[in-house]
Amino acid sequence: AKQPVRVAVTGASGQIGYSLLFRIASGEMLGKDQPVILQLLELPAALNSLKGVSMELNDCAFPLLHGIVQTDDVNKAFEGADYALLVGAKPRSKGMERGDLLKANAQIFSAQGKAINSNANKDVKVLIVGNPANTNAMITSHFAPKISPRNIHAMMRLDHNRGISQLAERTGAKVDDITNFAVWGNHSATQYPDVTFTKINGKDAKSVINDDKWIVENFIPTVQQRGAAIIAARGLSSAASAAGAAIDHMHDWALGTNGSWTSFGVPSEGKYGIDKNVWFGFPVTATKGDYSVVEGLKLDEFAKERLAITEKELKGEREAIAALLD
Ligand code: NAX
Repeated sequence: AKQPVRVAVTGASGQIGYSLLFRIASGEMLGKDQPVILQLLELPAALNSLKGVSMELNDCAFPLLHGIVQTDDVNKAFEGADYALLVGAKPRSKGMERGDLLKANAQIFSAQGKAINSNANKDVKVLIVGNPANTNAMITSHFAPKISPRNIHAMMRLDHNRGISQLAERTGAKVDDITNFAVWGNHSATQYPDVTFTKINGKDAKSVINDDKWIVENFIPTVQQRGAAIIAARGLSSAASAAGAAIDHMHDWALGTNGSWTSFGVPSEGKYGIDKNVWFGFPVTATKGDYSVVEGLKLDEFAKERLAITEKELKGEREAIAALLD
């Protein structure tokens, strides 16, 4: 039998946490043969609620759940962690400026980066879910110099899954029949969901859809604005779908994608001309524990424009918190 791995989750008693933890513990993230120890971090005010969530986790009697740590101590949460899902963040409150939101979160993610650096396993795999996810990933990495930047990812998978779902609905194809789709850039409304290389049952998606206007005027904005549409309908932000995307991202990273594409927010290494040291959504393939950005794609003018817009936003976010990176 496999030894248990340690999975740290921050913001564990929030709404994403409430969907996420049960699926990690049931083996959906790392495999049905991989026991886990959950190390759950919350703010002091939420520890009581976290206790309730932990009681429920125990009440599921998951065979793979070999232990739960509940704590408000960031060092304890990341101790020996093999995986870390950074979900907890400061939400935007009424009247708060975007710059203030960036700074408040920069504080959280710099502290957590330091704690990961001193306490986690050196090959820990970190997924940033808390927004602004890409810039939070950059900050975390900055303060965790012992961890390879390639091991700190921002979550683009929810956008990716939203895109696949829209394409399936439009064309009547099954989700699994849609390949080579990707979301580039920031996890924000400037992201670029790209169907240029996408295949549906092996056929060029653009010719199957046969309506470029729908792609530009309907598909792209629907995916970009999906978060707001969920809030408008549900009165709360996406939670179960966000948790599902986090499970998918970690699953594919840990176990590989068998050559298929997915979208990871990873440090730019300058590919496709993207500024280095922003965390950018790219099409990737993953093999057990590692990934590669898909290379050699020929970007059309439309794509270049879209990439420039989302890159500019990320550079602006980086500038807004630059003073905190010293
Ligand atoms: P909730 O407000 O329900 O839960 C957040 C939890 O984090 C709370 O329980 C809070 O006590 C805790 N927390 C806050 N600061 C903390 C800290 N410093 N250390 C430990 N715990 C802390 O939010 P939820 O709906 O779960 O969303 C969490 C984050 O995910 C938000 O930042 C949200 O914007 C982001 N999202 C990111 C998505 C993505 O695709 N990357 C999509 C969904 C979601 O909007």
